[in-house]
Amino acid sequence: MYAPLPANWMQWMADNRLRECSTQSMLDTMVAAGLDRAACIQALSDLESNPVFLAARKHQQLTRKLESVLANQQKVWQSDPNYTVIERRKKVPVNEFWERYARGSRPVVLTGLAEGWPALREWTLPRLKDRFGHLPVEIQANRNADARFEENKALHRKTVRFGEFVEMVETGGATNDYYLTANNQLLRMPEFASLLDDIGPLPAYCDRARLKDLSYFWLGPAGTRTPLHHDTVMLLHTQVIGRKRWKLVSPLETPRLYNYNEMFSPVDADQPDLARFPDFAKVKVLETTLEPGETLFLPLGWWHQVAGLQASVSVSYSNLATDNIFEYRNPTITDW
Ligand SMILES: O=C(O)CCC(=O)C(=O)O
Repeated sequence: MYAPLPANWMQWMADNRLRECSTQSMLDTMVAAGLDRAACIQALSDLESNPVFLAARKHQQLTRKLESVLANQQKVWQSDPNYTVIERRKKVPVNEFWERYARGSRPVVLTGLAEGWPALREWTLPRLKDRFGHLPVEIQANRNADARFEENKALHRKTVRFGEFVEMVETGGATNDYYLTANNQLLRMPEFASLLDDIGPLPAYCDRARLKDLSYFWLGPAGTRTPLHHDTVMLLHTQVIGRKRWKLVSPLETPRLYNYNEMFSPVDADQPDLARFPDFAKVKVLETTLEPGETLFLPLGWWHQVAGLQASVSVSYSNLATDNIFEYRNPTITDW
């Protein structure tokens, strides 16, 4: 009879057995960490008949079934020889938008959606500075000091004068350190309301009346990086100034993205660490670069990682003329 192992080791054993680590490799790790070999052998053997662990095994079976349903569906989707090609269309008729892209869950670049928008003339950096330079805005700052800057975004909030921020973008060179992202509520501030007049006309699959509440202004230098995540709504994103590269992954590939915390994946789709995240090797990544005036439609739940290639101004909006509210039961496991 041995003294029970500490609770953190018991949980570690259960976690790792559920990931199908071999008992031998687990034993080696535990002994290397200074635990008594005979006590570890006993604990590893007892674990297999532990009633709490057996309950976890039942849930694991259910999870695996769901994972296999998604993987099979994804296999059917990507059997389309054009699966990795993101279509570029000037404009799309309303019925086709709903059927092929929204319900069909197919990303598309709409090259003519923003045709005629005053924003395409008005949102130059000098002009924006003239109009709004004196106003305070919230940006994300000191992102370089934190590998998980997006998950920790609340810690990176900083209020600066809009003009000061535009000057940082104009003169600071390529960097991910600061970015005015969707978290600011800029388009809901009365002082910035005239920006909304620069957006439009919108296609009939958007609800103009809800633009104010459901639109987000983005401004940043070349070098910004938005890590791999998914949104909980269907979204349009119009690039007004500069270019951004988007990498997209189907929602059906979620089980391969190590999504343990909220809507975030720890995998860098540009340089995936396959030793840590081996399942990502199977993931099919779609890629497109948005040019000024182009709009990406992001169907529900599609994962995306975005890189600013130039100083960039863009706007995203989820005011689709349909029920665009979905419930996600996100995990909050921070110690995986
Ligand atoms: O443009 C970016 O950096 C990120 C855009 C994004 O994630 C979004 O619009 O949901």
